Amino acid sequence: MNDTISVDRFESATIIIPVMNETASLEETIRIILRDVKDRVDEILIVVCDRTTPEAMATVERLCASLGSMVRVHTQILPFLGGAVREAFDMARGSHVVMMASDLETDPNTLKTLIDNARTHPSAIVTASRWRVNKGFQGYSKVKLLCNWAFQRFFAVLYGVRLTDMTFAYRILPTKLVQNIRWEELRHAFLFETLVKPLRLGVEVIEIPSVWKARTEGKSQNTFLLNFVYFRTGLRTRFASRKSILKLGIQAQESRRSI
Ligand SMILES: Nc1nc2c(ncn2[C@@H]2O[C@H](COP(=O)(O)OP(=O)(O)O)[C@@H](O)[C@H]2O)c(=O)[nH]1
Ligand SMILES: [Mg+2]
Repeated sequence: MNDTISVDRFESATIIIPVMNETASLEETIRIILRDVKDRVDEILIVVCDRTTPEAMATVERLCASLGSMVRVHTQILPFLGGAVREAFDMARGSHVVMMASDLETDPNTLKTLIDNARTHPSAIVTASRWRVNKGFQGYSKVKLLCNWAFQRFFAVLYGVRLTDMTFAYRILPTKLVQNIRWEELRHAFLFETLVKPLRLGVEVIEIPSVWKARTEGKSQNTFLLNFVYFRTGLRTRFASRKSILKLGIQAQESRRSI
């Protein structure tokens, strides 16, 4: 891997939490973060938008009032989930960023293991896998489970990796890496893009087990048809040049180095 995207050590994590319609789940997520990894967290960056419900906004405001500078709130300009996380990537101050949800589908109890692995592998992406644990999908239909398995196998073979879960958007990544990649997707396929573009750049990806449990509060913003966009992202990136994946400034640095 080129040193423009390698990282010497883990210093602190910026935890990115997009919020749409979560209240109790958001509070529980933050309670566990503070309980387990407070000393490793630089800040919790909550991203909201104009569609975030008034109840969720009130919860965010309460959290800000009680936690002070530990929580930063950003109102996104780009649309959708990808837009929210892309803007948070650019704002991150920690050496690493954590991608997770506020609906408890990304089990906050796994966060400590994610961060511990990032400390020993600072240049790698550490990502959660629902296929590395017994009953990793709770409240997921049988048909979706079969499609998910086939999708994972197809892209693991296509990318020549042993990964079992490339679409579970619960991971920790080096900030320098995410800030140097040219992101394209705005909707949920962005979550897959955050794994395949680094893979194409030769970044190491480590999986740890975690359970996904269907949310009990609010509703998902994903739709069945949006899942097909994942194929476009995965196929296009597999054959993209490294140059097209990196931002322009980084390409210039790389070519200066090779002169
Ligand atoms: N700020 C923001 N948050 C979003 C948006 N779409 C989804 N989220 C949040 O991102 C997380 C994951 O989204 P979700 O709709 O549950 O997707 P799914 O788990 O893939 O079905 C949840 O915590 C949502 O509230 C968005 O457009 N803006
Ligand atoms: Mg969800």
